[in-house]
Amino acid sequence: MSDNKSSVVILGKGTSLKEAVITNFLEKDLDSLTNRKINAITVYETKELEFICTPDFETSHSEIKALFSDKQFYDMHLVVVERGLSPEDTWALIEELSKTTGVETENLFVVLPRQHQQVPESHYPFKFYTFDQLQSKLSELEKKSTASSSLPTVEGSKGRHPDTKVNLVLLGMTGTGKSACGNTIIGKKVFESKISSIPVTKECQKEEAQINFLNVRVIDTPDMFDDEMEKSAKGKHVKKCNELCESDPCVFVLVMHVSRFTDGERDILKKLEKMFGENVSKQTVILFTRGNDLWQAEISFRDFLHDCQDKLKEIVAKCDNRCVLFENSKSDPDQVDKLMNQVDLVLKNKKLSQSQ
Ligand SMILES: Nc1nc2c(ncn2[C@@H]2O[C@H](COP(=O)(O)OP(=O)(O)O)[C@@H](O)[C@H]2O)c(=O)[nH]1
Ligand SMILES: [Mg+2]
Repeated sequence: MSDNKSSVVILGKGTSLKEAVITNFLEKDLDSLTNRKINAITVYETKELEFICTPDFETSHSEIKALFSDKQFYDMHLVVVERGLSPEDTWALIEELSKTTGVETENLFVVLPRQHQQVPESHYPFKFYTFDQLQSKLSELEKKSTASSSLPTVEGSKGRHPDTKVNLVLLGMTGTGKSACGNTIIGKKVFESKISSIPVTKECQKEEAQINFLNVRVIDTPDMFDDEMEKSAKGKHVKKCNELCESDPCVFVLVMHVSRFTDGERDILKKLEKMFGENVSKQTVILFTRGNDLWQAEISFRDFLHDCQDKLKEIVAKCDNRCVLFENSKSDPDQVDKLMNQVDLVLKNKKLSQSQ
């Protein structure tokens, strides 16, 4: 909502529980904070944070929907639940909130009452914070805001300068859908994408578009993980990618087929490190294609990630769980927004590590 501050949205039922989240953390009375009202939403501000207290979910669906409809990104989404609500009912609420807001269920965190301490992560089907975890996450967010407000430019989704550029380098094996993803991101058919037993994309290709005020340069690549490709050819493509990225920040988008994890992909991060350096996973977002395969099998993205092969889990964990799901046969802009959200995280982390 406002520049430079980190935003925490608090969802769920009842006002007092939401307010308690804020007062417990700040150890201050709400009356001492600046606040503003947008219809039934109240925003409480500190120097570094803003807490967006939403009205009752059950009675204010449309207002909550509107809060998320203008492509705003928030830094944390908390859900308060009434005492005694069963885990099943809480999970149902999370799923409903996810549907209404478009926020993935894994980004909605239930605030557990103070007496729940040291609950193992697998205890509930939903993500949650214990009281202590929430305090430390909010402190982290506060520190992040302080650090990023002292930076000369902010590359997050808020306060972006229209000149900000980012390179998205699409990498992955043949047929995973790199070129199709490039077309989805750019919003038109600029990369050749088709079924073929031989690789269709043979050279790196660069295309540009403006997405949410960010100038995005998408670089489509041939399959550089192909063991049959000569070393010199690989070297040539890596050099070309680096040249096309120019001096702007670069985020690698590792494209994988959601229902096919091949032997060649087991050590894909190692191969990537050899090409672009050992810190490459810090700059990588994993993009799974063919989301329809999951929806048809009625498997949620969260369950897919939870139940996938250990080797794939390792890859995901190494990229700090930055994953998105695309269905390239749909022109749904939400999937691009979700990708850009993850890209923002990489850029923010990069800025932070540079500023330390
Ligand atoms: N159904 C479906 N097909 C896809 C998706 N992504 C890619 N494809 C298809 O997969 C084939 C290979 O895609 P392509 O973009 O050429 O893969 P690349 O070799 O990685 O560049 C094409 O026929 C695409 O239409 C997706 O999300 N859903
Ligand atoms: Mg291609």
